[in-house]
Amino acid sequence: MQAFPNISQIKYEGPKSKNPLAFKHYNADQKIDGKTMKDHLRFGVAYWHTFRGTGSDPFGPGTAIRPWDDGSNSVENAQRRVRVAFEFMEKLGAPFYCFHDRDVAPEGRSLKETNANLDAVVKVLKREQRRTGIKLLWGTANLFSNPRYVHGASTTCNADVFAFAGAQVKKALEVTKELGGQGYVFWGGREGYSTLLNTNMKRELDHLGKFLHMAVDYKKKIGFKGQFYIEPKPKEPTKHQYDSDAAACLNFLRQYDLLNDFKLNIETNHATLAGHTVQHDLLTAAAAGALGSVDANVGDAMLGWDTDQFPTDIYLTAQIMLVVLDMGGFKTGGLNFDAKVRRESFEPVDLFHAHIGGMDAFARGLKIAAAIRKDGRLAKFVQKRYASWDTGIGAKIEKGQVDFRALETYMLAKGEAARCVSGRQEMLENLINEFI
Ligand code: XLS
Ligand code: NI
Ligand code: NI
Repeated sequence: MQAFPNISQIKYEGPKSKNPLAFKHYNADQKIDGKTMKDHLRFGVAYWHTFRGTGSDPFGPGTAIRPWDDGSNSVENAQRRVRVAFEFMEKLGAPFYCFHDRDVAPEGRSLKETNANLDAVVKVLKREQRRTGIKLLWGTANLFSNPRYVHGASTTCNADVFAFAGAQVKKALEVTKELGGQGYVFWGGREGYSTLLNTNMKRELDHLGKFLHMAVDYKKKIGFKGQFYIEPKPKEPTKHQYDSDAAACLNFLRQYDLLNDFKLNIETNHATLAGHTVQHDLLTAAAAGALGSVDANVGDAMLGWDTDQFPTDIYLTAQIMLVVLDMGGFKTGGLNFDAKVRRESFEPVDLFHAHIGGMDAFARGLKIAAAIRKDGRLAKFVQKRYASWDTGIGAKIEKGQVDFRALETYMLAKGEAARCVSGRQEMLENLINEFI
């Protein structure tokens, strides 16, 4: 039985195609700068949104029609869902997926029963991965839905809850390793606070540091080779999340001596919630050598929460791909569509439209970014803008050869600094538009 009987393999038909179930730009095997689009973009499907999202919101229940899902919490239903997920990803041509432990398998009455449920589903995931060649980009643990995590997981005031979270992550790491996951994400679910009146921030942060060290130790112990990532987000569900943006995460990792073991997974809509552009957070991570992966989505410019929409804006995807290409491409990471169809888009076919649109938008972004780099004017402009650092006093400062006294001697002799030249923002914006 197929879940999408009327949909066959999504093919590349080129920019002139009017077929909504075809790629206009994503041509998996087409090479850009010597590498296939598939290898550049490393698309992942987010299990939680695409196979567990119901379209519910605070004002009403789910609307999504998912004929294969009986709505129960049974292991059989979860296993059937896995087969549907792989049919979907195979037809879409997505090379990767990402999941939380609780997306794929139901919780039982005890940790033991829950772990057994997970094992039963992981068996099917493994079989389907082998059958299709689709790989796990990263795994993660849901440390935020169950009411036990009401005060947080590793930053909870309740030591037993910390212990439960540790046990849960231990199992999630084992399962991610078992499935050949290329990475593992820590998104700080409820690691934050609603009010400082009841919060010992220092103690909570120390506990988070301890927790992550335990994860690093266990990773080494079981020989899991995947990359660890932290995913910044400033708010939602808590008023203030400790991992609020790339800079806060890097500072935390440095303070707790974890920087060598983690990179960042940057999500567009999280960066914008933090009051940044996504390029800002990508570049902040990249500058620290810590840009690992991307949760590809977008927010709504008029709404102030994590709307997790599929990215369709090629201006945005081009800017993201410029950073990715500049850093030499993804290694273990990729573009995971942490995005959901709108509540009003409740038919199964909408899942295809959404992902096709996102993949096409990033394929265009990739082509645009590669063209901008090949053209070279943008990079050359930036390089020239800093030319005063390449020779003379600038080069000496960069090499650490001068102190304040030397700077004074230099300026007293010169009398006044060389004139600054225009930043040419508008010209550069026009230049970018040549390629869009
Ligand atoms: C929530 C996060 C979450 C992480 C994985 O806002 O984006 O989905 O990506 O736990
Ligand atoms: Ni995310
Ligand atoms: Ni998110």
